Amino acid sequence: MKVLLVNPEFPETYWSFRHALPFEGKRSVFPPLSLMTVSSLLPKKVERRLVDLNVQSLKKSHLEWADMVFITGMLAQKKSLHEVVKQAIALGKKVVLGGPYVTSTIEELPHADHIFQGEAETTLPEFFTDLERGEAKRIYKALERPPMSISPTPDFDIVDLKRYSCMSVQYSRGCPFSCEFCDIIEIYGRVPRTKSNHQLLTEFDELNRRGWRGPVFIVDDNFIGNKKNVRHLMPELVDWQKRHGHPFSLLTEASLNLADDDELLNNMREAGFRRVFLGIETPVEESLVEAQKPQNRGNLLESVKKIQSYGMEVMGGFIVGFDNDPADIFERQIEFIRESAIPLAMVGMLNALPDTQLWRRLEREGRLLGEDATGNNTISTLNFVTKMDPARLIAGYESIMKTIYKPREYYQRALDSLKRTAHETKEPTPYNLLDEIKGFSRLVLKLGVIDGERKEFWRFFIQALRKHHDRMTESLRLAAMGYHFRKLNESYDTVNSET
Ligand code: B12
Ligand code: SF4
Repeated sequence: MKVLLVNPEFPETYWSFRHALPFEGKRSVFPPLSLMTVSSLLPKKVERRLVDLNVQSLKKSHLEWADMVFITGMLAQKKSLHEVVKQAIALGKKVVLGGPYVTSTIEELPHADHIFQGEAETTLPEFFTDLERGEAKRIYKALERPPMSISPTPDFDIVDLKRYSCMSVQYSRGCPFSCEFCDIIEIYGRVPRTKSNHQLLTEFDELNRRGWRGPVFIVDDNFIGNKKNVRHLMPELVDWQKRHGHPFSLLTEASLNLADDDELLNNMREAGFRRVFLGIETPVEESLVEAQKPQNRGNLLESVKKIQSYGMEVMGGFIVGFDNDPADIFERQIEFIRESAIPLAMVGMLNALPDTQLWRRLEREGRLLGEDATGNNTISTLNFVTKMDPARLIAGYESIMKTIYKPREYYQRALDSLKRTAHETKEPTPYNLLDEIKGFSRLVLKLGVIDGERKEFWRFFIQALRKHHDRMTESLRLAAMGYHFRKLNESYDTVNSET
């Protein structure tokens, strides 16, 4: 049997980094870990190929080769997913779907022969047994969430690592908290399950053996969700990095209570964690209470500063549109983002994702607008009746975006962040000298010559060179990211003025 694994295309969002990637000569940041894991779950005798529409196009010959087409996707990929389904069906192929979109959607499920809801570690082997017996079902849904101990090492050979700028591995799934808007806990549960130290380090070995150097994203919902296991992991992770000469710079997602744990922070620094994404959401206490986010307690600015003092650049998620947001929420968010020195601030408008506590509350209150959530909370769309006048909310949201990604504001935060995140060792990168020279030339040509904001770029460049000359790769990466966000905002402006 021949299986074609397809990762549909992502639209342009904050996380696509589409305007920053060309500087590195890449088309996508992360390889599709879901399909790499699914590939490892397929029976050995199955022939397999993977097409990631974010780095290559889907050809008719790809589909013709296959007996079955396995497609993954999150909500944000649904347009492309539907197109691939249509093409595969037109060629008479069996279509199998899985991933967060088909797991959490309440829309009518796409036409497909087999649909996997939830994690596939137990259901996929069951499917192949059923298939052999001629008894395969349409829907597969695991009765219980599988332990991570049975999650296989992803198939790193099915993708061309060189096409991506960052590798991903997963240590845990789920999060112990209960934020009202969150769909993670509905999909992956509130009891964080982890892989064993051996499993994770085997994945590190595999990447190292294939010569990967540079960033590795531990794509957990909350890396410190299961603190007991993480504490047990950290010394081994530190040791692995030391023994292998620190080939990877690590990034992950965590809850803000990371700031309460000095030992863990220290271990993270030693293990080479350089970036962490935190769900900060809002500086307004009443809105945090509404969001059921007690873990974001105390002085949030101090917490961010403390994490930065361990050499980690903080990336932050922020939300406007809570019922309790005061009239000056927009100014308060801008002020917070400025003072926290968070260059990459992902600000979104509250969106009710299907099957979340928020969705259920708004449904009870009769406030859902019947619009599907787009899966992208960074475009100016609302899918429920807000307490604040919607026009004011959208205008306020856009004012935040315009302010924080103005070159001068952004570059200042980048410089502040560099200052707060001092570290002693050089960050590993996947590039050789020639790549670095090429990337540098492309960036300087675009930001320092062609771009209308070139004065601000040179101002930043000179200050970075003066104060952080040993961290120029990092500084230029930040400049590229700032350019991505600015361009994205401009494109949203066009979309919004057209609609
Ligand atoms: C890493 C990550 C990203 C990365 C990388 C994405 C990528 N290229 O793969 C980045 C940072 C780019 C990202 C971005 C976004 N993300 Co994201 N992301 C994740 C995260 C944390 C891990 C994904 C992962 O690799 N998991 C590991 C794999 C092994 O797990 P899995 O995907 O669930 O796959 C298992 C099963 O689902 C199943 N399966 C999956 N596919 C298939 C297919 C078949 C055929 C079968 C049989 C089975 C199967 O088998 C696998 C093994 O059990 C998840 C949360 C999570 N826990 O998964 C959110 C998550 C997927 N992201 C989410 C969202 C909303 C986004 C954004 C839209 C955010 C934004 N506002 O911009 C963007 C959009 C992407 C873009 N580029 O524009 C949501 C999706 C919600 C939904 N219902 O669709 C999630 C669930 C988290 C959340 N609530 O915020 N994301
Ligand atoms: S801390 Fe993050 S992952 Fe955990 S419930 Fe809250 S939003 Fe979801």
